[in-house]
Amino acid sequence: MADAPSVQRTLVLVKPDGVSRGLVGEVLRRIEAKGYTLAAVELRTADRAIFEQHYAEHLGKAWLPALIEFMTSGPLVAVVAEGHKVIEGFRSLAGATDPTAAAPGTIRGDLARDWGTSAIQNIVHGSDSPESAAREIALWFPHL
Ligand code: IDP
Ligand code: MG
Repeated sequence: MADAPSVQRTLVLVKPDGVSRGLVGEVLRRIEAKGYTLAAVELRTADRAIFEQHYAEHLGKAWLPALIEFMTSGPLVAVVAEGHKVIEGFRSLAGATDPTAAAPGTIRGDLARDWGTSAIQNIVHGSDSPESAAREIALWFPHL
């Protein structure tokens, strides 16, 4: 039997590559077209400190400094999307981490590619579990 409907929230980031390429509207369009709603949307330039927390699970990875450099290189759009099963649903919309391998039809598969940079530029971030979503929403939108 399907789970009873309950409102879930996830943190989405339109990364600096998505903003600089003019894809904010396209990402928000796909979230809304899927049937999720927007609980918060904010353009901001984030600093290193927030990413040391946001990407705490990746501490020690060789590519983390390059990733933080990329994520702080320009404005991004922080979004809270809402709906039943939105955490899994947005990950499905986003597609695989590697944009070369990401399936056509997904945000990363349709809109991103490998540019040969040391951090993978793949347009969006989406929380990967209820625990990550709660932690990330508290970090980016402490007032929500
Ligand atoms: P996810 O964003 O699909 O959840 P994670 O494994 O959590 O992927 O990695 C976080 C982000 O770090 C990715 O979206 C990508 O931008 C970057 N990244 C992941 N793996 C690599 C790598 O091997 N080299 C460079 N950057 C990477
Ligand atoms: Mg992740």
